[in-house]
Amino acid sequence: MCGIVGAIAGRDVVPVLIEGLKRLEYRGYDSAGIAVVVDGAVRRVRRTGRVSEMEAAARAEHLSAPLGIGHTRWATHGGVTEGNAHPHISHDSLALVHNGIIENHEAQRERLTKLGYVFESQTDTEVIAHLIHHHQSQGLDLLAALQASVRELDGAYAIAVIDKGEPDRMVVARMGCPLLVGLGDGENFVASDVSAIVQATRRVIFLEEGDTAVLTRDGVQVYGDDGQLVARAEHLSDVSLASLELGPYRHFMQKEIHEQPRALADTMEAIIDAGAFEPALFGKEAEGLLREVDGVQILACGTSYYAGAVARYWIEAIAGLPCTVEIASEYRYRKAVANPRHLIVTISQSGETLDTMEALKYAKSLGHDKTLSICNVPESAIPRASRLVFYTRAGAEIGVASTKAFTTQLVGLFALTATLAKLNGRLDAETEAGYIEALRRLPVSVQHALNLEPQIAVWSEKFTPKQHALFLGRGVHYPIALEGALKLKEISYIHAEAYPAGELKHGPLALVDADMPVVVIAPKDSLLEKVKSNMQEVRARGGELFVFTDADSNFGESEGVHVIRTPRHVGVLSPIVHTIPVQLLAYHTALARGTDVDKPRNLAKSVTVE
Ligand code: HGA
Repeated sequence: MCGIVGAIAGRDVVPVLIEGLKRLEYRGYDSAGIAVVVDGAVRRVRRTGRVSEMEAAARAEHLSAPLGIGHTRWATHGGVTEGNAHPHISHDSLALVHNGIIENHEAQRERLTKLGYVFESQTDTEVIAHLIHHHQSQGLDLLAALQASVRELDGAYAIAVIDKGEPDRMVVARMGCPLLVGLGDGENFVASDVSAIVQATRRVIFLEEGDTAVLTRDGVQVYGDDGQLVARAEHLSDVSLASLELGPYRHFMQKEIHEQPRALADTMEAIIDAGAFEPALFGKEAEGLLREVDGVQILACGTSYYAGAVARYWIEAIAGLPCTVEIASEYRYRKAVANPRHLIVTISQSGETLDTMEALKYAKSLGHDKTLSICNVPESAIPRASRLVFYTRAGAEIGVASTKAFTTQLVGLFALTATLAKLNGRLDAETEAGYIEALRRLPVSVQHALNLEPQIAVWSEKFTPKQHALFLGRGVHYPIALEGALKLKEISYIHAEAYPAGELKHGPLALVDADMPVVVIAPKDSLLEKVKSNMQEVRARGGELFVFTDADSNFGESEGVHVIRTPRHVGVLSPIVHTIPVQLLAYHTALARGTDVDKPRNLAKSVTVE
């Protein structure tokens, strides 16, 4: 999604803005721009396409200034054009960047047009620039004009504004979209994501909903939504620069796939150290809260939703609690029947996924007060709005297609399952010890699965020329088939669908012919014989099967049936191990098709708009 970076300093901030925008590239975007205040004027450079193109244009113009803002745009309102790219300018005096969506932009546009403002773009954002200018023209200074303007906006925004008339400050505002301030020495920064400014400072203040702030070279003042000065805590960010570098890998996605053994080990460290599933893993008040729970409602989007779908099998089978999983964007607009004894679990890599955040707010409004967030980004919005939290320790995930965030979410969800089972008296000491041991071995099993990469790369050649693919799984591995199909779609642009294998004959079998590769997740579990029958149905129609099964399952290759063996069956954690091959298959197929693996078309990383 869109990214914001801004800086006020005693030095030229253009290199800071460009580097920040490059570090935000992973979020996905379609155009980029910067604006600066220099020598009593606002100057701007915008380009569609890559930040590097905009950088070249800024160089050509010798842009250099001590105050500036930058933006990577992922269009929501108005096409991908240079004219719609941010920053937007009003009356050649103020420049503004914005993340989010202004829902009442049409009414505001009409009102401002009547006041004589001429719009140059189709964006919702431009209304904010003119609105602030309008309030300035009524005698307000930049901060007061921003505060008056945001009171008239409906929707979500993170905003940074500079004005040629006030060259010694920048003003910012936040509602519904993340924004943080970076504190430097004689210089200060603003960013939508800490990775954009980590090269300049690690000292950050996370702005809260409704906050506005003024940044000067020497200080930062934050105002709450009532306009009164507030103190916001300073944090030391632990995002490391190394986690944002590619190292020896060709793509961040490849790097992140290979980081999974480490990410899983880091995520489960506290569990392994305790040698037990303790409610304290989820926060101080977890024990009392989880004891009262008699069901679980999981809310998430995309890959995180599939993690929730795996957890549903675990929670019902192991903890004996009813569990439902719902796509957050559906739940939030449905007249749902609340059961306040159910635990609301939200899953979001970034902790800022707008639909998930809104679904959480909706659940609370229905009377749910038992809330738990599974999230990869400390201090982000969703965990802060939840009573309990489990932080995955996957490290920064840059590739748009989620990989290590998914498998570490599964560890968090498994820990929740086992903890609930224990509190319900359904986990004896021997089984608990067995689960801990299975977790301890998991990074090694995942490493074994990663070692299959050369074989999977060979398979990918068969997928490269295809237009469609089918993924099958059963039981707890059905969501892994869904995740495999999503990965292939996202990065190779091959149309892929996933079905529970037993559902094949109820419709999708009609699609099967020699041109339809069928990927089957077939671990050695109680459903293996059933899956084998479903595979016969495919073979009988000429479909070519690509089967991932465990080393110890009795499965042979035959005409039209290709088999890759993952490590020995790892029991209840098998879905985590079986995720690795489908990630690698998608990655190598995309590589062969020459797509932009880390930044697939039309997609963005943190989905902070509706
Ligand atoms: N609505 C604005 C900003 C979009 C955004 O935040 N995307 O992540 C626009 O379309 O320019």
